[in-house]
Amino acid sequence: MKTLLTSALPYANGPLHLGHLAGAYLPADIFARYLRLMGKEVLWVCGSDEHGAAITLRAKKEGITPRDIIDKYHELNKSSFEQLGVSFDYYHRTSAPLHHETSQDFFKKLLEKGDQFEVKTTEQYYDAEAEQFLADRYIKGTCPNCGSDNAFGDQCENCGKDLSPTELINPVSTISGAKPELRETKHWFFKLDQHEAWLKEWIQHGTVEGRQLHDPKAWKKHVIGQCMSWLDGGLHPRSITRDLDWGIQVPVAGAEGKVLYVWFDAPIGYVSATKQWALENGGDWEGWWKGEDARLIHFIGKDNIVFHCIVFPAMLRAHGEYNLPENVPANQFLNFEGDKFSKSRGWGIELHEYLETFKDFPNGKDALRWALIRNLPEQQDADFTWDGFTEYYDKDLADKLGNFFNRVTVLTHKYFGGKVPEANTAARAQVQSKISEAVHAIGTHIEAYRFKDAATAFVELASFGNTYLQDAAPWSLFKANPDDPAIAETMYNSIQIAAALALTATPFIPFSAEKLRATLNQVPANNGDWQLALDALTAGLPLLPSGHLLGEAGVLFPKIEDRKDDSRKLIIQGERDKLAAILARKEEEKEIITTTAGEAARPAAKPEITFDDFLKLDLRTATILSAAPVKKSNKLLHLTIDLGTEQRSVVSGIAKHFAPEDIVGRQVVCVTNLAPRKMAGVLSEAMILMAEDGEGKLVFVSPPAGFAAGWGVR
Ligand code: B3M
Ligand code: ZN
Repeated sequence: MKTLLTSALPYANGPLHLGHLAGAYLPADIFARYLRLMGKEVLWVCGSDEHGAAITLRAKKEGITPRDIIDKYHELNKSSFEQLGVSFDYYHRTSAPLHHETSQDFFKKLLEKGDQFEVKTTEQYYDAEAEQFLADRYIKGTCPNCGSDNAFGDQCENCGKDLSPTELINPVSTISGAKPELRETKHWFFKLDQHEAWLKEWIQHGTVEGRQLHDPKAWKKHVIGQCMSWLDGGLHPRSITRDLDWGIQVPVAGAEGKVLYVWFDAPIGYVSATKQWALENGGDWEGWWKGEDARLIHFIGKDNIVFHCIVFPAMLRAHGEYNLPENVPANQFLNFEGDKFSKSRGWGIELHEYLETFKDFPNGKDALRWALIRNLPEQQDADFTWDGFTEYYDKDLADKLGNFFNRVTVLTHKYFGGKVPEANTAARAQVQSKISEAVHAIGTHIEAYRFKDAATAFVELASFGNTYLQDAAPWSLFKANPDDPAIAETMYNSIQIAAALALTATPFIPFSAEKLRATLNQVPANNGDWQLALDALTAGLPLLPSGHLLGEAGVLFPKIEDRKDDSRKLIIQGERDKLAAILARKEEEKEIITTTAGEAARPAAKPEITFDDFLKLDLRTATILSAAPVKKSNKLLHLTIDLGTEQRSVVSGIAKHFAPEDIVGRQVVCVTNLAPRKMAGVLSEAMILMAEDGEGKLVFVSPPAGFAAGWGVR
């Protein structure tokens, strides 16, 4: 069985960030690497998505050509992937002539069928100054839903409502600033509605005309859920052409100046990438797409589900001949330190930035892969944090994996001159079955797209190794009797566990896996090695035979937390500082807004509350014990307050009004039961009551000096 894997084609109009990596690329990389190690035929294609209105819009704004943009980001993203060990078999691009030709052929084939398209003339906004029809994204205006002035013709980013351009109040062309006018234009629509019935059956039951094509139980629930809610809402013909000058020409007479809609050509990019791979490597592209012995799997993020589970399958079936995807194991989203990745706010880290900042961080690429794998958004959204990054590295790679390898190699060198000792069958059997179970479990999880579980099973094998070695304590045996055969048995078994780890590490942390294998004096794992290991384990044969000479011992993953002046800590701290600065800026903006409002008028009356509502506030007296500025913020002070029975950390936006040294020792009143929150990266566990007048002057609401701390305020 051949496995054709695809990962969503990233738009070549910006750099990729960690969320992308965790969504569609890292999981696919684990899957592809594992299948290759199992000796399976795998082809994994991807590439840059280089069309679409977002690219032209950006080019216009920056006064450059779309080509400038796509060339830059195609290279940048391709290189980031390569450096992080993302092992595509082919990374193509949709601006390639072969892709244009493939997409046009696909379109023509559907056109020839006669019943797949309809041509409709509709009214669309036209910019008379720029002399062009406007893509939905090119029009801005007031949102009819929330009143925001910055709504786009396809969506309001303020309230999230999907819009059509004619719904916008006071529409404006973003190209020229002109008021657009409605003009008639002709477009081709793909009649998606006529595919609704079979799609429903295929998604829910995995069957098409009675043929079982996939097992719906193997699909993620959230994927099926999203598809069914779309299908239940009813499918409609979708326009697949656009009035744009950047893209793939619609291959029909009379369609000059029109291109294929980017979401029509992009998935065909998987096909053209396969063709290009075949041209360069002498393969048969059709076998991968149409063969009965081939399966297709799409790796994507959840925002692309509908296109990969509904629209593209409908296109494939409308065309005929093509296989439908066997699975679309879409991931949810990854957040970054508690918030969405945001380019404009600078929130997050891009792959090329990470590679640059962490270039001297030992094992940095695998450290990142590992932190993401342990926390993949497989079933729900997940959050990447620098704390987690350090913790997964220290706890898993340093404490468990690295420590085990170090002990095994050091002890083998000490007791047996570095050679795998002999051990009798009985002593081997028990550990052998444990290894076999673990290697099977890791593979089974990967095959079922449970990459987090696979990583857990991997860590459990390392833990088992440590416990086994610790309990057997060959160092004690050696003291009592250096010839005790139990020493050889223990080391023999431990080396087998290490060999299993060095192999199964490959899909997760490929760079470190090579180091682990070098420690055991093994070459990097080859295609088929995982299957060979399973065969050996089943036959009761060792993964490393007696007499095999191990490599040098050494500390592969020095712990981060252990070392005081570790340069790695500084790198991570640098990232934390960046975020703290962004948060501080945000706090300041908020305060400025509040202060300005205060100058103009007294605060507006708030709705009535009950006495019980009021009683919910836990108000207490407190004493300020210390005060210090918050780094990179000129608004915030970090205080420690005494509540009589405990001390708490408080962040307060009063730096512009009070010098830290002037307020130490002061009595204040605090709200002590507000949910704690971080401001500028510092935890705030209470709020100090202040009064503010019309000029924005702040004063403490406080009991007289000397009043005891920690007493109630009513
Ligand atoms: N470029 C959207 C995205 O990057 C789109 C994916 C195409 S996959 C065929 O999310
Ligand atoms: Zn809105």
